[in-house]
Amino acid sequence: MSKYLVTSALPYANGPSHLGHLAGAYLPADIYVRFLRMCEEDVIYICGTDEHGVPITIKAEQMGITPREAVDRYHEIIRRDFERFGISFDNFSRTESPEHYRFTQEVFLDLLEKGHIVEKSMKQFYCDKCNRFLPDRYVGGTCPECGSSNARGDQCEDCGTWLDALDLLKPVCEICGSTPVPRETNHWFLRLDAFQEWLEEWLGHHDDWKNNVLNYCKGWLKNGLRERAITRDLNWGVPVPLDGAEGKVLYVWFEALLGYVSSTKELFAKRGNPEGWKDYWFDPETRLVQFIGKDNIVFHAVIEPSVLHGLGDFILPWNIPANEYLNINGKKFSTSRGTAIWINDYLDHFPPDPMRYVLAINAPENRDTDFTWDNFRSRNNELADVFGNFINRTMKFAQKTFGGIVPESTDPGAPERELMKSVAVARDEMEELLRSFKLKAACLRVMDLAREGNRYFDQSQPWKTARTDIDKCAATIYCSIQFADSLRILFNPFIPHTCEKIGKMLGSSSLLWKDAGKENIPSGWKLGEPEILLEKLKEGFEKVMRSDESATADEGAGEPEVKETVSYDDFMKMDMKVGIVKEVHDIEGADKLFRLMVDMGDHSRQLVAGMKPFYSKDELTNRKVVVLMNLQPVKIMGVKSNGMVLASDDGKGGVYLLQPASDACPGDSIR
Ligand code: B3M
Ligand code: ZN
Repeated sequence: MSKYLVTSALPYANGPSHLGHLAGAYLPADIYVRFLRMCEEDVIYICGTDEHGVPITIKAEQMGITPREAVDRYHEIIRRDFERFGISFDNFSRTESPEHYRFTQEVFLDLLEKGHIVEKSMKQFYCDKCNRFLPDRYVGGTCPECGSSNARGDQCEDCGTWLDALDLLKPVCEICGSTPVPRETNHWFLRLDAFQEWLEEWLGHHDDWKNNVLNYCKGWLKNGLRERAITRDLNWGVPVPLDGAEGKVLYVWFEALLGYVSSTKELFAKRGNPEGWKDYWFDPETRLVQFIGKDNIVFHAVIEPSVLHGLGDFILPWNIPANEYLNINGKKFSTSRGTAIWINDYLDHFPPDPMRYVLAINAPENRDTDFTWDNFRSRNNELADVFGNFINRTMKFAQKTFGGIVPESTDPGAPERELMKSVAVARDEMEELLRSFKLKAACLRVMDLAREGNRYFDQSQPWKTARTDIDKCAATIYCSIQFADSLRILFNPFIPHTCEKIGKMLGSSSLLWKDAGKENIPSGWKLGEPEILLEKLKEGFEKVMRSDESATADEGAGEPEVKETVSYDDFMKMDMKVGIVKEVHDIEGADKLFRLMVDMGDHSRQLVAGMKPFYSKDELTNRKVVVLMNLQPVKIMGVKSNGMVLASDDGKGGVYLLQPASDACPGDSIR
């Protein structure tokens, strides 16, 4: 047994998460961690939001709120989305935590004392018009490496080069658009140059890492490492803990990387064992595995090891399985270009597992991959047709022919023995693949195994033997049930929600990898009710995701139909707010109405809405809605309705709830 400390990159708390994030750093880590837990390894899975730096201050400025408000909001949104998607962190912290402040300041002082950090005067871009220094992304310009105009003061969006703002060609102030000028300022520098030789040697021991990681590192080392400023002139972040350093904070990357440690500390504090984190971070046997996207490689493979090595006792990354990008319809996921698919939009309409499966089987492990809804649909349908179908036909058959009781297998033949042997083979192959981060191949492998199950079922023809040779039929169904349970185990890291349902149906709960291939469900066992696990999707299914529908203006000729004009003041009398539906109840005798309990942020409201013909309870639960708050309360079918849920009506029987944007929170007002 080994000890694992698995991390996913800390997402910036500057917006909700989209599929691109998931596919790169979170889903692969979650699959890996779930697998390790099933192998009874000692594993903790650590993450949290990255709440400092220019990405946060820019977003807060755009939204007209304080950075603190922005990170509070997005921390919660990101945390909830990951939870709904089944990302099974052991701890999800935040870099605004007091523990993180304390720890990162201590580290700074320690490195300073050890001589790894030095204070120097440097030139930084300053905007005379805005009267401020322009750290990192506050400067835009042309990349000196690739010529792209999408470069920012910290990194080029297109080629990924890690830049110094002063190297940018045609620099502009991102706030006001004017040309900034270099100005002298004092900062603290991490002496990366002093770690060059050590890094070369250390990386030399890791030639088993992914090529993308090794190649990036070789590139930087070849160019020679320079001292890097690890402080900034900003008023948001962890303050530099020195007298005379007012207005200076630690550079976000310097402290965010330490967030992995402070999140571990928080985890053990919560567990009542505040020193427990040291058993991981100070034990050279711990395998630190860090899942990231490729744009984060330099920070994890160069800066973080230098800092940890400089500190002394800490472990260094054991592997950094960095992923390439997931694109959408051939383009990069981009919030600003509106090409992102938000996790919460997806989850408002569909269950997590089909997406987990599709992102795993199309994982951007070695090259960028493309996400399309067509491909999603065909993969989803494949999962339903192959895996869902095998479970379903087995359960139904057991129900119909054996009354839902696992039959006795008195005479298993060669096909049965071979089928169970094929599980053991797949299990061991998958284990090797998963341990070496080839999650996509492991996912393909378990799908192949499910296909073997269907072949076995077809060839055994239990529908015939049920009439001609009931013992043979019993052997087939007994074996199919054991096989179904093994599939449940081997699919579990990928689609845990579905596998849990199967576990309930089979009455089997083992989540031990080694139990795949065994006969876990005894004859005479009463099976649960079969239920449909995975729904097939029709073309155009994704249109229900409202954010995907582009509202097309009605260009028909003639006078548009508009109701009588109201004044602005009249309109402003309406008090509309964002809410989240928490409970959905039937109303006796009403076939169109639901009684809803809606969380409005600071209170909860009861509403009666005519949504039953259009939405299921599941679709409504946890859905964001717009509520007209100050409509005169009425009683409908004896139930009090305190407001109204707003929806659009196409006049042809289509009614669609208005969908607040993914960033909106309960209590936000509509204007
Ligand atoms: N927040 C970058 C990102 O969200 C950055 C990762 C930090 S890991 C310590 O893509
Ligand atoms: Zn400016």
